[in-house]
Amino acid sequence: MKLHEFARHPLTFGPSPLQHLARLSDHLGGAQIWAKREDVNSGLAFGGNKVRKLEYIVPDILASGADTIVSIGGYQSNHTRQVAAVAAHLGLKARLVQEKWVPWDDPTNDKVGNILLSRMMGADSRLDDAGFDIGIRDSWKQALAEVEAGGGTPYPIPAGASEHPLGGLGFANWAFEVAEQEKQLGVFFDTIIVCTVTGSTHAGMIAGFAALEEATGVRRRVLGIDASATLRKTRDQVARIARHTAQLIELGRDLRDDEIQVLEGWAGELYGIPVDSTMEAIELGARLEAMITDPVYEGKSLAGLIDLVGSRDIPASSTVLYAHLGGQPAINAYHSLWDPSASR
Ligand code: 1AC
Repeated sequence: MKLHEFARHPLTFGPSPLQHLARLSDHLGGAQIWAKREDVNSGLAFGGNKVRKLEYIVPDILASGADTIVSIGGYQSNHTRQVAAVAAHLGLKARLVQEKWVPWDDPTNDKVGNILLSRMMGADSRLDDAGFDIGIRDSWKQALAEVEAGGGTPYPIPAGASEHPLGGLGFANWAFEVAEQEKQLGVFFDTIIVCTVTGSTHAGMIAGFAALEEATGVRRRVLGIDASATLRKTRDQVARIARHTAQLIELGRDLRDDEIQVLEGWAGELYGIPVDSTMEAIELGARLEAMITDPVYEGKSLAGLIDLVGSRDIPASSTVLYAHLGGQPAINAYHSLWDPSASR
């Protein structure tokens, strides 16, 4: 296993904190629930899961001699905000394609939250009318060509850094970080819950925990909760990136099908649109733990966790780790959900 041989440019504070969610665990009356807080992992513009992926991509950016990082996401993309942050931190430019991934008609949707922060950090953030798709987009290829035509040297990072060849490494390493923290705290997380859309966070974890299993013989479940509402595409992408990352780190075996689990049931009909279970989960997390989750990603994975604990699919004897990937800046665009004068 050669994960430690890849260059890593530190952008995080160090290991992200683990937090026992005692009140949520008591409320659900089943498994013990902990959170690993990627939302407080970095000083770069509120951090989040993409910073960890970018730690492994930055050495390649710097070696390439690029002056402009070109990336893509929705209007409220957390990924593009973190790309803008890393570009500012490195003294590079960021050109961001912000597609209309979510039919959320609030007039602030293309102005507040993530997109506001990206603009504040100097990114050239441009809106595009195209709808949601986790694949490689023409608008992004065009932005790359435009930077080149303007005399710049672009560095391409696809949505969520997921299709980037090194995009899974950050969360493969996360698995080893978890194992270290387990030793320090004397706990063992038999189940990991993670939100999955473009897939490389989940895929990296799958490869990392598989490597850990090879080293220790201990198995655990890594359950991805789909928030894309395009389940087949996300499943295929998670499997492909997990296998690619496993090869990259020289896992030494193929991944088993039972290691690649993307669960459906909490995404609703559309990416980015919360459903009742999302709202209940967000409010439970906020009111019992002051843990803020968003309607696009973490509210949906928290809803999955709550149901799986409640139904005992995750048994009461389990200790579960909820990967909190960040994403809170987007809540500004969803202010109407808690506007007392608006009906829901
Ligand atoms: C979809 C990659 C994604 C984002 O924030 O843009 N998580």
